[in-house]
Amino acid sequence: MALQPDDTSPHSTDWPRLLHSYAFSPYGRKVTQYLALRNIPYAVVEQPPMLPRPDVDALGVAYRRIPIMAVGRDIYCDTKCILDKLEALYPPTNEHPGLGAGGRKAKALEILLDKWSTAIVFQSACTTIPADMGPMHNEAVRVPSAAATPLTS
Ligand SMILES: N[C@@H](CCC(=O)N[C@@H](CS)C(=O)NCC(=O)O)C(=O)O
Repeated sequence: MALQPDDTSPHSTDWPRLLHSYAFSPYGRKVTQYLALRNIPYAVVEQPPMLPRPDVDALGVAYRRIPIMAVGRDIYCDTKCILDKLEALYPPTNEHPGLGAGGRKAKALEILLDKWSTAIVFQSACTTIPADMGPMHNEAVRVPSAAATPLTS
C-alpha cells in the first residue's frame, strides 16, 4: 500500500501502522504479535539495536527505546501507549478479532500476567545475558547514561 503524503486524516485506517523496531526486541515482538493476531496491517521500519537511529531522529523523537509506532502523523512511544492506541483504533470486529479479556476478573488476570511477564520474567532473563556477549560490549547498553535522551518509563 502506498503512503499518501497529502493524506489529512492521520488516524485513517488506510495508513499502514509503521513500527520502528528490531527483530529481537522483546517489546517490539509483543507489538508485532499483537498486530498479527488482530489482523492489523503494518510495516516494520527495521532499526539498529543501538543508537544512532536516523529514521527515529527524522521523526523528531527524542526517545531512545524501541518500539516506536507511527500512526499517520502521530508517534507513539512505549508498548503500553502503542497497544492502547491500537485498541482504540480497532475495536473488535470479525476482521480484527479482539484479544482482550472480558469481565473484571479476567481483566485483572490479564494485567497481572502482563506485569509478571514484563517485570519479573523479562527482567530476570536479562540478568542471565553473559557480560561478554555481543551488545554487552557496548557501554550504552550496560550503563544507560544520565545524558541519554529521556525515557517515559
Ligand atoms: N517501557 C518500554 C520499554 C522498551 C524497552 O526497554 N525497549 C528496549 C529494547 S527491547 C530498549 O530500547 N532498550 C534500550 C534502552 O533502554 O536504552 C516499552 O514498554 O516499550
